[in-house]
Amino acid sequence: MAKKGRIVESTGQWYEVSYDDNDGMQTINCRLPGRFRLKDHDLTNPVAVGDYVQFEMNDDGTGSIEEIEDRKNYLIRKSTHYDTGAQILAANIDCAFAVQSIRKPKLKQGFLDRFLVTCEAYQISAQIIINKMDLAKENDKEYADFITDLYESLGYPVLKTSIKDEESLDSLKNELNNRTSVFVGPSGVGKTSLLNQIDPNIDRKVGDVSTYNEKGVHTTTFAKLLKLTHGGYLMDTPGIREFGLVNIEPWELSLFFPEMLEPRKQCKFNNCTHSHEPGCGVMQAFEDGHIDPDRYDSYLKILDSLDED
Ligand SMILES: Nc1nc2c(ncn2[C@@H]2O[C@H](COP(=O)(O)OP(=O)(O)OP(=O)(O)O)[C@@H](O)[C@H]2O)c(=O)[nH]1
Ligand SMILES: [Mg+2]
Ligand SMILES: [Zn+2]
Repeated sequence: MAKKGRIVESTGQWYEVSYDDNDGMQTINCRLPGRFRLKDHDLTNPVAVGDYVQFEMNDDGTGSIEEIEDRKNYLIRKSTHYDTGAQILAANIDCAFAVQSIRKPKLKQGFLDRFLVTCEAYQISAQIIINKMDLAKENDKEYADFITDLYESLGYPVLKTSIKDEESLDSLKNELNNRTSVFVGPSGVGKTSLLNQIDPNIDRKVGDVSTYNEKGVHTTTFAKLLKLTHGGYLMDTPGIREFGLVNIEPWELSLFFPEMLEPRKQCKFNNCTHSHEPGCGVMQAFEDGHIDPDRYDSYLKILDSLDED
């Protein structure tokens, strides 16, 4: 008889599935029959970490995935600019955290904006973490405050953290309680370090201090869904440099910028892309100072990148 479980790690070859064995939680290594791979050509991974699956147990102690249950939601991205395939980073999540550091490496607002657009488009609740605040100089602190005010005004909670600051870790712990969350961000920002700090029972490998300098070096190689001692699940993912958008049309992009929702109603043309058209409500709102220049700049850059597809 098939059992129900949840994918906690995937190496491409094997899928680690956690399931309830009546005596408690167990894990089993499962394979995925080839027929699943053929189903969705555009996806580089037909099964994602966080997926609920039905599996059969084999005599040799491994399992075989029989069915993938419908996803409540998922976080998806194009791996690189030129890549046609899309990768599901995480499935069935309650909250996605964009993790950035204030220094080493520097916070990238473009990454945040692309990530947030995807969360809006795929209906995932999103938050922002600015880590390594212990490294912040005075102007970095001002910048972190600016980013916090800006994104909180748009409806995205922002947490400033440091692995050396207990209070900030407690606030983070509270946010992670009793739900499934995922950490997404560039390599070296401290995703795994934060996870290790908030749960003493977790001890995952973290990067050397200099790791962030070496382009392409990732300490975490596979995403893993971890059960937190104080309740909840947290997915640690490998660092990503770019957050490529999937299946978003130019005409709908402004729907995923909360500050553009009202102004876009004033546009003269209903297929307005808010980039050059006369009578544009969004451009007017920008000129009147109601839309942050960096956010509008991100909007234009993303719009440009969508046109290239
Ligand atoms: N000063 C300072 N260093 C930190 C902080 N958080 C993490 N680091 C350091 O940053 C480096 C990278 O940390 P990791 O946790 O491996 O980063 P990651 O985001 O998991 O990186 P990938 O797994 O490659 O995606 C390590 O040397 C950590 O010790 C922090 O709050 N302050
Ligand atoms: Mg890591
Ligand atoms: Zn417009």
